[in-house]
This record gives sequence, C-alpha cells and structure tokens, in this order.
Amino acid sequence: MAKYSVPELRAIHDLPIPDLIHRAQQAHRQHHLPNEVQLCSLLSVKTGGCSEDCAYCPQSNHYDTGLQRSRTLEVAEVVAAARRAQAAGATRFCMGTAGRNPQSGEAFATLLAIVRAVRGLGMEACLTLGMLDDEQAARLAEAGLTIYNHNVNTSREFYGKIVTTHSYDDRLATLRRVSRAGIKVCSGGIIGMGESIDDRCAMLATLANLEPSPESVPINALVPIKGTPLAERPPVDPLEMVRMIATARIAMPAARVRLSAGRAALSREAQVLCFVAGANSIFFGEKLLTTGNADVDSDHELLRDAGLRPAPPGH
Ligand code: SAM
Ligand code: DTB
Repeated sequence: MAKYSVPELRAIHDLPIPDLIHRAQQAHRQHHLPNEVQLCSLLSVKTGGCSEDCAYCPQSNHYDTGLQRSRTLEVAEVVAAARRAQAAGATRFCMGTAGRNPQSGEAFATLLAIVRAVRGLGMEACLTLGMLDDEQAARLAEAGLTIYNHNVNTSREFYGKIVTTHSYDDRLATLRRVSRAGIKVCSGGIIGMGESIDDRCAMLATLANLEPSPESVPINALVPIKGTPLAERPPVDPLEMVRMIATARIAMPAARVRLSAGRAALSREAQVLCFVAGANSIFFGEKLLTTGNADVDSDHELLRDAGLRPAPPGH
C-alpha cells in the first residue's frame, strides 16, 4: 500500500511556509530530539574516471570537468581521515568511490577492511559504491557496514534526462539488495537540475514508499560543475530547499533528513530555517567528495548560536 501519492505530497509541499514548518516540527518531535544535528563526514576513496554519464557529476568520464583522477586510497589513509573527522566531532564516516559498481577481488577486500577499521573507531560507516550485487551486499553487511548510500536522485520520469547509462529500476534494485542484506538504506536526491516540483514530490513518494523506507535521506542542492551539462543551472532558491526538507520530514518522519550538498551556498539563516523545517543531519568537514563544504569552525559556531548540539554516536 502506497503511503503517499504525488498529489498528497504536492499539497503538503505547497502549504504556506508557517503551516508547512508547523507540520514538519510536529513530525520531527514525534521521532527525534528536536535540537540535535548528526555530523557526517565525507571522503572520496577513489575519485574520477567514472563510466556513468550522470549530468550533475564532476567524476564522469563523459565530461571534461578538469578533475584529477586518483588511485584508491589505502586503509591507513582512510582511517587517518576518519580519526580526524571523529576528533572534529563527526559520528558517521561516509565514503564514496567513483564507478558504476565496485570491482570484486582485492579492491573489494580493501573496502571491507576499511569498513571494519572505521567501525572499530566507534563510528558509523557509510559507503556509496554504485550498484551492488547480492554477494557484495552480504559481504558488506558481514563487515559491519552501518548504512549504504544510493540516491534515486529525482523522479522516475525525469531520471532519463539526467542519466542514460543505467535506469531508475537499476537504482531501486540495488536498494532492495541492500535492505535484503540487512544494511540500512540512505537514499535521497538533488534539486535544481531542471526538474519540476512534481518531480521532486514524486522522488519523495518513491523514497517514502520503499519497504523499509530509508534511514537517511540526503537532500542535495545541485552544485553546478563546469564541463557538465548542468553547469549553467541557476542556483536553488533557499526557500525551495526549506520546502523540500519539510516535505521529506513529513513524508518520512523517522528518517534522518540531511541538508547535504549546496549548504555552503546558504546563509546561516537559511540553514537554520532548514533545521527548523526538519533537517537533522549535515555533511561536516571542509570537503564533500570533490567540491568544498562549509568550514568546520563556522559550523560549530552556527550550531552553538542556534542552540543546536551534535548528536551522539548511534542517534
Ligand atoms: N557512483 C555512486 C553512485 O552512482 O551513486 C556514488 C557516488 S555519487 C558522487 C553520490 C551522490 O552525490 C549522487 O547520487 C548525487 O546525489 C550526489 N552528487 C554528485 N554530484 C553532485 C553535484 N554536483 N551536486 C549535488 N549533488 C551531487
Ligand atoms: C549525497 O547525497 N551527497 C554526497 C554523498 N551523498 C555521497 C555527495 C555530494 C557530492 C557533491 C559534489 C562533490 O563534492 O563531488
């Protein structure tokens, strides 16, 4: 049974902002401590040279974005970065590799060792590696992976305008494999790619209707990348980010809703409005995967000034 239809979510999305935020706060307070924000740090473990043609992505082989490709980092390098993130206050360490799917063999064994090491620090570990098969999902679960990120990114209808090298059903199949393996799902998307408001609501309906629905829902505003087809997209209006976050909060009240890429372009006030609208997680640290992020000291200051505190591990 579908939990939400697109018209229902559209009606919520378009409410006057005070009504929308009131509903989002009610949903938020039923499931979460209202003044806590989870701090997640990101690291690109293997950068660039990706076979996929996602129109937003700096790491695709299909576009000349001037990005330097890198080898896969070693376990010790990743652990050192995780320790630094933990010392700065992060409780979840999220790691990404460029590529359609992870290669089995030695490279995969390294990823498993990385998961064990990050978990050994007492941090939550998240990976985003592209499409998984059942065996890979089972091995990641066995290594103790906390959560797997694989964004649906937009609506089924708009997906073909953004990506041609894999399908929406491929994305959903990986999400099913991850859940079946007993790993929690992190899945969200990007706004500002030229999609309609109905596309945004359709994406949230897809996520809310997953069984089980995602533990984490990252909402990214497009970071326009020179050389990609979306390089000239106008910036996302911060109030559109607020509406998207509030609608995600109402549709998935128990999820972590993460104010993700594009945060560095938001004012302090816009970020606080996103927290009031139900965001309770951020990417924290100077870098996202390949682009910049808000700086750590200003983030601590922002949380302090807003009376928010970092969530403890496991919350
Ligand atoms: N290759 C993997 C995959 O296919 O999911 C994982 C890496 S990909 C970089 C992870 C997510 O980052 C994407 O699904 C997308 O939501 C987000 N992302 C990538 N480039 C972005 C950009 N320029 N602006 C906003 N979000 C972006
Ligand atoms: C997510 O939804 N956003 C993160 C993470 N999951 C992997 C990545 C954002 C990437 C922004 C562009 C870059 O830095 O390369």
